[in-house]
Amino acid sequence: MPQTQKPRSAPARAARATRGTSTKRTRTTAESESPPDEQLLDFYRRMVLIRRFEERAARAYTEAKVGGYCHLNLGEEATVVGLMSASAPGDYVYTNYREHGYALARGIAPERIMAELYGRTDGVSRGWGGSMHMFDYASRFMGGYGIVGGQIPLATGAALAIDYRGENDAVICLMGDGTTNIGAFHESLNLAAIWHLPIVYVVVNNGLGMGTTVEQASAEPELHKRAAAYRMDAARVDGTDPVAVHTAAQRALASARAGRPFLLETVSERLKGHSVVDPARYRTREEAEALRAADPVAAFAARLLTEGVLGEELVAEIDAEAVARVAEAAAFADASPHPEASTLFDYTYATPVPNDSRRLPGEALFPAPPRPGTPDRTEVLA
Ligand SMILES: Cc1ncc(C[n+]2csc(CCOP(=O)(O)OP(=O)(O)O)c2C)c(N)n1
Ligand SMILES: [Mg+2]
Repeated sequence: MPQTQKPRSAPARAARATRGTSTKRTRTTAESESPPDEQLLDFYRRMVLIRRFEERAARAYTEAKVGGYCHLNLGEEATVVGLMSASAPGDYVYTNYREHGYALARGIAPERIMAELYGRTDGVSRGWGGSMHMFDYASRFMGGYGIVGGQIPLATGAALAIDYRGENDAVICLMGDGTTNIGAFHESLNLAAIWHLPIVYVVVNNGLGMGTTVEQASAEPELHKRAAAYRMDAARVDGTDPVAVHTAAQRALASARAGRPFLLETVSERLKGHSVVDPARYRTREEAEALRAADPVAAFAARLLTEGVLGEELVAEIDAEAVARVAEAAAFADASPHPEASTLFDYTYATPVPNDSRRLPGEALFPAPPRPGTPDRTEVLA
């Protein structure tokens, strides 16, 4: 990324992104105008599909169908659906390891996502990526990163590329609350602000980085306020309300496209542990019960029932559809072949390294060229 040079179209963006407005901070809450019934139903269907998919993924993990790490979006369905429904097909999405829901909401077939979890060749990343590393350029789903904050500079670079080319797409860069303490977060926001890049940084604040609370880890726990350091527009929104998230994301994306990058904080809770193997013992029984009682999928169903958008029969129908769709995905994944072991190093950047277990720490990987006047070390060792 150039350090001193401005992107080609930066002046145009700069003209639109006046300093006066860049200090303004909007607050977006559930005040949003209600979308048509059809769209509300679509939000609900997508949320239920994510819920059922994640439950099935957790089950598949206990059946040893899924290996490695596995982090679920349980409790974040409204956030996922609200955000992805506001994005355009040409927008780029970068996220962390908690990604299945985003892949689904971006339109990738459940079969391909489940097959990736199972490590099979029909998976999104042909079985090489697993839960944390899904990548699908066709839907501009750019991964899937296991290093906390690793996606942020890449997403910022993609926004720079869009700007160079003068395109109208935008980038959505997702991250957790814990990620806002990583250096790359601050470096990236700074560059995005001075270069007026078309990017929305979304902090999915679920209150915890593994088991550490936001208050324990962040000197400014109202995370959207961190944007002030870069004179970036920001908002905090209820992440359990898909309509509020959708509206806030639309505004944030419009701002980004106009050359004013945006920081959107969504507030929700994850219903289970950090990953499927975390029993979340740091939560009291009362806390766990309160979480279940505030389940955003159930809450949205209740709201749509009250508003007359949903009836009990339709609730059952949508649920049955989702369960069946996910069962099909699991059957598809089960039937998909494993990748050939010989392909393990395809698409890796690293050059082959001899796996020499006899080598001791500190010893050179390859024999050093003999220096004049000294005995060859490899000969001495031999
Ligand atoms: C650079 C780095 N440090 C530490 C870890 C270990 N780690 C994995 S997830 C995580 C917590 C991140 O929390 P948050 O950003 O809030 O995301 P959440 O899991 O809550 O969605 C940590 C510390 C890592 N993967 N990468
Ligand atoms: Mg978190």
